[in-house]
Amino acid sequence: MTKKTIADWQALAEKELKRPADALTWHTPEGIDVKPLYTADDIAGIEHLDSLPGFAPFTRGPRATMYAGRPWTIRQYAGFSTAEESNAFYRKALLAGQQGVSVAFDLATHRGYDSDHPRVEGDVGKAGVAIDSVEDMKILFDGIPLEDISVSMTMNGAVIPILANFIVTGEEQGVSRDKLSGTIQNDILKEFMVRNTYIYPPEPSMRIIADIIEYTAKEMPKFNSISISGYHMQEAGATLVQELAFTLADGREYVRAAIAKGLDVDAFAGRLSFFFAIGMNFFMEAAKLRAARLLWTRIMQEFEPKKASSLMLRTHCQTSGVSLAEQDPYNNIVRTAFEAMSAVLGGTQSLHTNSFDEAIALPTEFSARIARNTQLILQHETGVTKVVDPLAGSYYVESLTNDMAEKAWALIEEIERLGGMTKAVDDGLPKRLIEEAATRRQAAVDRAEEVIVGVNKYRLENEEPIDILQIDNTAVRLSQIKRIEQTRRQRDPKLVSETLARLTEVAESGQGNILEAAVDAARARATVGEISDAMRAVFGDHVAVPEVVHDIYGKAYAGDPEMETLTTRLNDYGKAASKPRILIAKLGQDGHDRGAKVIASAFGDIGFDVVAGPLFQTPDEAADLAVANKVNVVGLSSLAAGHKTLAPQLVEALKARGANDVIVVVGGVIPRQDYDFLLESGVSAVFGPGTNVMDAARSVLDLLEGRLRNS
Ligand code: MLC
Ligand code: 5AD
Repeated sequence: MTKKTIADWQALAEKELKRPADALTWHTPEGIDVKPLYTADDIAGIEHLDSLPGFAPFTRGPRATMYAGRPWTIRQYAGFSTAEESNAFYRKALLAGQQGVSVAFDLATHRGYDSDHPRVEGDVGKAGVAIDSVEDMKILFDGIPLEDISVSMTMNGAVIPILANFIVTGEEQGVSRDKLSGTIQNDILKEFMVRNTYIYPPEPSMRIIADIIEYTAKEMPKFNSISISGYHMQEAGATLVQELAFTLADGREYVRAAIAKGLDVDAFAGRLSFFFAIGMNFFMEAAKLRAARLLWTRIMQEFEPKKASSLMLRTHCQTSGVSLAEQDPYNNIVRTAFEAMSAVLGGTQSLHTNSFDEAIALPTEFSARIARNTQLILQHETGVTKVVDPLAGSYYVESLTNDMAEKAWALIEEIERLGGMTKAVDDGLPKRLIEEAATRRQAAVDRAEEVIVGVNKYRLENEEPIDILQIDNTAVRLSQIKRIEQTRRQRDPKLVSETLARLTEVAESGQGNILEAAVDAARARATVGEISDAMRAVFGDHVAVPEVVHDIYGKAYAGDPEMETLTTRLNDYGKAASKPRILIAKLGQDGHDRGAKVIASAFGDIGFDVVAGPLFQTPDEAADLAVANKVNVVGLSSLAAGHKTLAPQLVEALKARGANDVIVVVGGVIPRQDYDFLLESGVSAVFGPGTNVMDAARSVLDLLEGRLRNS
């Protein structure tokens, strides 16, 4: 047989296809053209191909034996309600096969407010567990031996009081801090970009991070000082290249901050860790992790470390929340299983698999069991753990690894030209690029160019609501307030004020370590709110100005009859009344603003006058803004489960200002079980997850036209 060439293949392919073979090329949002066929030619000359696992640049994995030696850690992120309830959940999960703990805190805690603060009424115990002091933290880890079980804590804003509470909890469990193992997220730059649970402005926030790296390097050798996270970027709409590049650029910035503090790179670099999202682009996600390790070694080499471990990227991964759907939710089990497999093929060290009710609520015991078992089945039944880096040598995956690395490196260099990530974040470039990508993707989904099974194709006619976890935030709040009061009664007030004053002094003078000072305050039973305020007094609060991207959604629909009909209706309405004006509002401590930003951008392109409200408003503040801007509609975007408390308060606040004619609609993560309650509370329409933005715009216009007819 004569050897066939690529030209032979192309000729045969075109005969099969009856059109040019490059019509099959997939243009991904990353700007990578994925061809239908890869051959040895595609990987010729790629440098990383001859590397081995356990050796720099670690493309094939950070450990020589990888999962054959020890499988990844099954580390499910969880937390809700009170410390007692979350503790019981963790203990059961550990007995059922989970291998590490990962704490989700409520948004009040994230933003440095105690549960009795008036701004957090809708948030206490909702999206995570409420922690106000060491007393709560001790209950959270009761019966969980902190010398044996590693604990991840996702905390960025209130990172100082939470880590201080953890250290004191260890002490009081009899575990000295040098024996504590785990990870603190402590990654503030991505908070300013996408996650929004910041407290202080960027500069003092970077000081806090450097102080934590310094303290853990000296005192907590088994503790990972940071989890440099791209996860939330992908959740906010970033492409995989953006996620990769911005995360590594953030990492470089933290290394620089620690070195500027006088630390030796080898004293801390081995305890930097990473965190990525794994979405549905199966091979590209695995390639992303391989490319991440390759590039991190390249970045770290600049700092000339002596230890090989300083060049090594170790990462946690979580399957993608944004890829899951409210509609036909059992499909999510399948999606998560594929994503988990991709994370494992990419060589993750630790993994969270999402629950199938993700798009609606926090996991129930049932959905959490299936999510956990997805990983147990992978570890025990599939054989994937037996061989290191099984995708190595694949023409496609190696080529993709190389493409991802090259594309991400170009973006990392662009960030460098801007002066590094802190500056870039300040200028807003990464945030803008991510928001543009998010809006582009929304249009692709709304136009069904990107298929989501059960959502924009193969949709069920009737859906049965599934059982979900409901949390009574009022009850949690009252029980938290009781414990705060008890803690305040039992502590030594003089010691509390002295330790807090010392913390403020350390923050102000720049001398001494902030975490060290906070540990003394936590031991004296100062609360999370008080410790946060002791620094707020010096650092102030960060206030972001909401900006909205334009002409992305509209461009995707240019010339589309659906858009033209809507534009005509909007113009007619504008002639009869005035151009409809909508306030997109975010209430409480819910900082998830991808949806709000996409709606603001798309509604603007469709022809509404859009007022993008700031984050973290109270219902009264939002009502004031609505009245001042004479809006016709308030669109409340709720993703952190505060809607049943906050939406009725917003309706009442508008009425109290005589703005009875303002229409209130609510969108976001709203379970079907809550629709009637909201509608009875004066909300005019509810848009759940997976709503097509054009449909939402039509519904809002229907409501406006209805009001006009009746006025
Ligand atoms: C590992 N080990 C091996 C080995 N593999 N030893 C021998 N042979 C092998 N093949 C050793 C390691 O060296 C280590 O020891 C120990 O086993 C544990 O392995 P690990 O790989 O370090 O795993 P782990 O402890 O689980 O740490 C993983 C991590 C860490 C480094 C990525 O940072 C982590 O757990 N991150 C989790 C972050 C997280 O859960 N975040 C949730 C975010 S949710 P030694 O002694 O070297 O330590 C979120 C959502 C939201 O953010 O927005 O709210
Ligand atoms: N419990 C479990 N999972 C959670 N997530 C967020 N909060 C919790 C919690 N309290 C998960 C969801 C979300 C991602 C950011 O983390 O999957 O998409």
